[in-house]
Amino acid sequence: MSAKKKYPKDATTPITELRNELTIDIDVGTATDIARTLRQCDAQIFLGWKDFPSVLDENTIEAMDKVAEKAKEILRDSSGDKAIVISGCGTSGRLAYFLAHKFSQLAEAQQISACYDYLIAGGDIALFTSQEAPEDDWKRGEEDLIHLSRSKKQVLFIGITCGLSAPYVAGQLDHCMRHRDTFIPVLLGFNPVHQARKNPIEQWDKSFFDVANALEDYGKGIILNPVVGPEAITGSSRMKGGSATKILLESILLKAHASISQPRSVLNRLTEILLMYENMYRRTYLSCSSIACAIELAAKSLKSNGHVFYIGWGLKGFMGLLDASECVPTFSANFDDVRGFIEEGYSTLNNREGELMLTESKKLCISLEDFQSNFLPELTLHDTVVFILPDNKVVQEVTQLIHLIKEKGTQLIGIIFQKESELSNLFKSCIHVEGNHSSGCINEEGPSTPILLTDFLNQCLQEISIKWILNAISTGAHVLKGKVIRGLMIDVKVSNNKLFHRAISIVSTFARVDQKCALHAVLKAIYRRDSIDDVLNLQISEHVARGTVMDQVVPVAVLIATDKFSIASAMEVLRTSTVSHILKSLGLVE
Ligand code: F1P
Repeated sequence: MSAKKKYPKDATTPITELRNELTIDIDVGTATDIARTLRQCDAQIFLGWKDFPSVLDENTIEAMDKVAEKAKEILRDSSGDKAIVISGCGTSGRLAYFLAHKFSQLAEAQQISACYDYLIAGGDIALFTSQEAPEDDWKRGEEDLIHLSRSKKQVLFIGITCGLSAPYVAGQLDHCMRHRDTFIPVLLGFNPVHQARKNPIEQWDKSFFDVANALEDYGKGIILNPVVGPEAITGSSRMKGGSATKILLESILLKAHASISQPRSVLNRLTEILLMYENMYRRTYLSCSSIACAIELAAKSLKSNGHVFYIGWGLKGFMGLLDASECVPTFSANFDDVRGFIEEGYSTLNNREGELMLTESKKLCISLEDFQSNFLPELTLHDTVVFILPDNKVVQEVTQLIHLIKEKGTQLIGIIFQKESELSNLFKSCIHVEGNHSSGCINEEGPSTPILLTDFLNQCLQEISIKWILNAISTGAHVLKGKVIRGLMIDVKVSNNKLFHRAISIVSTFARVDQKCALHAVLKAIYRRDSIDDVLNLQISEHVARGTVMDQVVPVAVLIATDKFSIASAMEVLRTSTVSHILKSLGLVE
């Protein structure tokens, strides 16, 4: 028997940027294969990857406990000059908002005078659209934190960056360490510290690695970095990274809240909470075949230039907005290809900047009401609408809407958590997840205990289930559309420093060339010319600014790097064929 190859502990490529061996063939399978592969890949959140600590691991739980203890101290204080600030970029920033918002509501309901707040690189517009470049701005990160915490005497700062990479968060952690009396810094990510990003950060003398190392030695900070394994689509940290972020922070904060109001509750035991998430993971993927059916419908829509719309009621509808926003940078999807809508839009979300504009004259529509007035009339049989169904309260309203959509011939998918729902039969595909409602999450202190926290946890569990399902639908549909080859995003937008380097590595892999050659090909594709000598010395941020607005940078770059195409011929051939077909015909992909 051959010995299992050990992963070298000192390997330099971050685990979050590695290809996952489970998903190398994800692009050659059926929708069912995709759903099952994602199920295996998500299992690594709980089971772990290689011999690194997982989410369900003593080391992790110990670190989580420390954060929960700090959170409890802040929550207990009613002076109003303490706060818990959660921050991040992209999906991590969206989750920062979501958690701060939800836990503020919970605190209010528990009559705890907690102060939660959030920061997201690029501001509130980044909650719904991809704004990748601000992620590279360490200074802005620091300024945003200074501004937000100006009147606070003590701040528990939780900086999320799945890859241990975002300069925006690095600037904030560094600030925390320079203001020891005010801040308790926590870093949440999914790589070992030695793999934190070493690339220079523009206009700074520190790298993320420097900051993470300093935090390790700092004494007053906490690093929470279990390994959840490489993403199903290489580098797509919206998937496992996002799910693990939600699971870890919700568990920590739930414990902190429970320890104040229900000290004997099961919610004081992190292991028990984490096991409930694991249970929900299993229950969700029990619906593998209906998830596969939904993937097929969504893929059919995207392939015929139709759309996939998610609509939801209450806060869990935010999962739709979260999923939709990352399709643009990950797959170079158009903004309207996958969209999320939520009942009462901005009022439900209560985000800091309120209603947002997409352009100077066009509002960013996110409400169910916007969907009904602007999108519903235009629906066709090429579109798919996914209902994230609410509880029974609004059955009549939902039924009416379903009928209106059905009249258009549009495909309908439902995600349902109730045991029995009269709505199930109205959908072409219904993903039925039987929740933990009564089994896993017991209100163990008897009838006199308020059920607030258990209800809250059940919401959290439903949301993570929705996240897994929607991630599977949008990822699976884009895989079937040809946007992934051998586990790599073949059309990733080159919209920040991290993605610029990822693009180079994708080009190098497919064209089988070294990094320098791949870099030149990426630059040629960004500037759309065969000679790039004059741009070689520009800052990466300048390439990114240009790359963000260009289409098909990576496909064009891959073809040029094979040395068989010029810019013009690469663009010409991509007009009628896909990069996948071309690479196959060149024998570069099996
Ligand atoms: C932040 C992020 C991701 C997004 C994309 C670009 O990553 O915006 O959410 O999917 O990969 O980066 P991180 O800082 O959490 O690693």
